[in-house]
Amino acid sequence: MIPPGTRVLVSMATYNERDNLELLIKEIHAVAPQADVLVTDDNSPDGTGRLADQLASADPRIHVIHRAGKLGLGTAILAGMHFAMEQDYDWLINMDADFSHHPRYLPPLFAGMQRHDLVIGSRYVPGGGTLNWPLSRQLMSWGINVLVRFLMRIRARDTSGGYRCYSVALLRRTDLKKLISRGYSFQEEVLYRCRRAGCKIAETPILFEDRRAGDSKVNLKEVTRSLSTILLLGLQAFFGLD
Ligand SMILES: Nc1nc2c(ncn2[C@@H]2O[C@H](COP(=O)(O)OP(=O)(O)OP(=O)(O)O)[C@@H](O)[C@H]2O)c(=O)[nH]1
Ligand SMILES: [Mg+2]
Repeated sequence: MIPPGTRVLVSMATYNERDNLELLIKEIHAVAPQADVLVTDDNSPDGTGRLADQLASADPRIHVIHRAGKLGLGTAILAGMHFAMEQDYDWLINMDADFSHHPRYLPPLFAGMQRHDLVIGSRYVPGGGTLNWPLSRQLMSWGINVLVRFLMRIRARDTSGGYRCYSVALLRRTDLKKLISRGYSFQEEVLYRCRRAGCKIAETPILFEDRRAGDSKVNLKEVTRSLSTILLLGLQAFFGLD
């Protein structure tokens, strides 16, 4: 599954994920015992960061980045990418820390990496999907994907999902300095930058389930900000202005 000698980092951003974190890391290590785990926590009021420190002190495979406050999902993922490059990992998995991205899909993500440098855990290829999403959320996600695929000329079907495996070599040649997203639009933007760097993308189906514990961090302000950023970046990309 993971070729011998391949160093894998599983990175997750956390904000108030205390009730998910320990079991999630356990399940990741049940599937991929050789993988290291990085938790990037934004000083979660529920003590997720402290729990992550406790877990890290008992297991050398676990690492923690603490940030002073809630600085956004996008910049947290970026911090994980820089960590992976600095520490010379070969593959970087990014996933949510609420069980919507289940560790059972790690093996197919790894398998796709034999021939590609970016594999997306995709809700929109046969076998994938979302569970219990209201029609409004399905429509919004569908609309964003149509827009991004068209404007940014990205072939992948799921351009907004955050469950991905990146080759760290791809990240090194991607112009990450150009990224402007701080929040959820990071997913589309980084995919665009990876495409510009020239990459082979594959998708493997995932079923996106509701978070197990805790509350969603998505709010109207974040949705509006992400949508406007995507629109701006999409138009820039379409007209070749970047
Ligand atoms: N460090 C950090 N993590 C964040 C921030 N915002 C969200 N996250 C984490 O990013 C992941 C995705 O956030 P969610 O709130 O689950 O967003 P979502 O999965 O799109 O929405 P739901 O389906 O409602 O859960 C989770 O692991 C969050 O804890 C942030 O500002 N900083
Ligand atoms: Mg979630």
